[in-house]
Amino acid sequence: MENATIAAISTHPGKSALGIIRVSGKDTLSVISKIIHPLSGAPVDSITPRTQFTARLFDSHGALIDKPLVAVFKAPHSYTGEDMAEISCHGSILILHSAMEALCHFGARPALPGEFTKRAFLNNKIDLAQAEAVADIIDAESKASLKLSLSQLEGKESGAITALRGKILLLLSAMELEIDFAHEDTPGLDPKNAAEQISAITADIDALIQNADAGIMIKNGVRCVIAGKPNAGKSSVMNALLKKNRAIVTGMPGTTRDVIEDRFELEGIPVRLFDTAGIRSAENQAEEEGVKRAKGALKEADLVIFTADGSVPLTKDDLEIFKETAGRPLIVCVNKSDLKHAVSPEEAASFFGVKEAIQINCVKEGGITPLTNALKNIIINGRNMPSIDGILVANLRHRQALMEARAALNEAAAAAAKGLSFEFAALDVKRAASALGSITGAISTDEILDSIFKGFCIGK
Ligand SMILES: Nc1nc2c(ncn2[C@@H]2O[C@H](COP(=O)(O)OP(=O)(O)OP(=O)(O)O)[C@@H](O)[C@H]2O)c(=O)[nH]1
Ligand SMILES: [Mg+2]
Repeated sequence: MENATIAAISTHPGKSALGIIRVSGKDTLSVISKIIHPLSGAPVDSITPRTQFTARLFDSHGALIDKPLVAVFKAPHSYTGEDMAEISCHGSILILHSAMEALCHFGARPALPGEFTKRAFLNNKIDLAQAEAVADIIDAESKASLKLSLSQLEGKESGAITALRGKILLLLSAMELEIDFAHEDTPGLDPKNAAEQISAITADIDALIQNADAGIMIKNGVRCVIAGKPNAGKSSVMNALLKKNRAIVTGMPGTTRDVIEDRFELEGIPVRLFDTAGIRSAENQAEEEGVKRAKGALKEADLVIFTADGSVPLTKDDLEIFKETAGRPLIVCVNKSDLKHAVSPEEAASFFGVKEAIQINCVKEGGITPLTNALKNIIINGRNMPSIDGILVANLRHRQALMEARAALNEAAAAAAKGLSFEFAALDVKRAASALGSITGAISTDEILDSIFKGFCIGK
């Protein structure tokens, strides 16, 4: 591992009460002692680690720039497992940048995104799933996703994965023993017993995969796109769901041009709502781009709220737009139920060829309730939402690795069932162990690490 001493501003750039600089690496104490002078007069390296002290902070030319609170941490008892310092300055960009410049002048280098956490992983302070949880905690936008990420940081998921991998490795060593001593007269692993063990492990992996979709949805939010003809009331639906005037509403068709995003929580599940331009043949360039973006948003939707104006007859334009939603889970809304109906929900359902359409309006108290209920039905009830207090995989990379492990175990089971020598099954079992090992980082490559940590913020 590269052992340069790194430094970064860990707080949000901008004016604030405090701004924190972190330093990590074997030269931390000697680098910071060039610019940090404790008020007590004691040398920095004589101060008890993990206690805070007030100091004077100087820039690289020796000019006083602040009076921060400082704490030093000695390896291995620090976040990264290396010598570290946290300098809590006043939150002025000028102070923070001057301090960073001075630290780099005296031998540190600016940290890369996530480099502190990467070092924590490489120094075995946390495993890879826990390192990913750190980024997820920072990104969490709902209480549910924060709870999931915290449980991942606590090591709940890692514990389950490590236990499963332990079972796989035990099976692998029994198979290898059998291969090595196949002709000896000792009772060992028989194919039936191997098959039973594989199926028990596969069942546990399946349970994790089954709940992973829900976990990922809780973490990332459900992408819910509102689509329909111009003037159908899409922006009004958005505002009603958000309970605020987020999008502009006018009686003029073609009001919304850009995709407008906002979010709300449905029983703790984050819903990311996207209002789109009414799809029609555009009258100008801006609208044309809006329609293109609306179609793009539809392609990435987890769920579509298709909105039709119930006060006017449905037309082939409604149908054309409806076709753009193909393959997506969908709620068909017949809007403006407070006005004289031109279309009943039953007529709309048969017109679009769906089981059911719901009637809503955005102007009367409770007019949007049928839509909220339909959303709850699809997002929460329709999925048998698992408890977030249990072990819930909420990471696409982990889900992928679990699926790889399951596929490998299925092949091992097939080889065992055919009565083939354990040599064949053992290779698959080994692949399954590697796949699970990639989740916690027991097995990792530079490529995996780079792709994970480049998504972190600087200073974390
Ligand atoms: N009476 C009644 N009017 C509604 C309702 N929903 C929307 N409207 C009106 O319908 C018109 C269009 O509403 P918008 O929400 O802007 O429609 P839109 O689908 O976003 O339109 P574009 O952005 O142009 O595609 C406005 O005058 C709204 O006040 C409703 O439930 N009842
Ligand atoms: Mg609109």
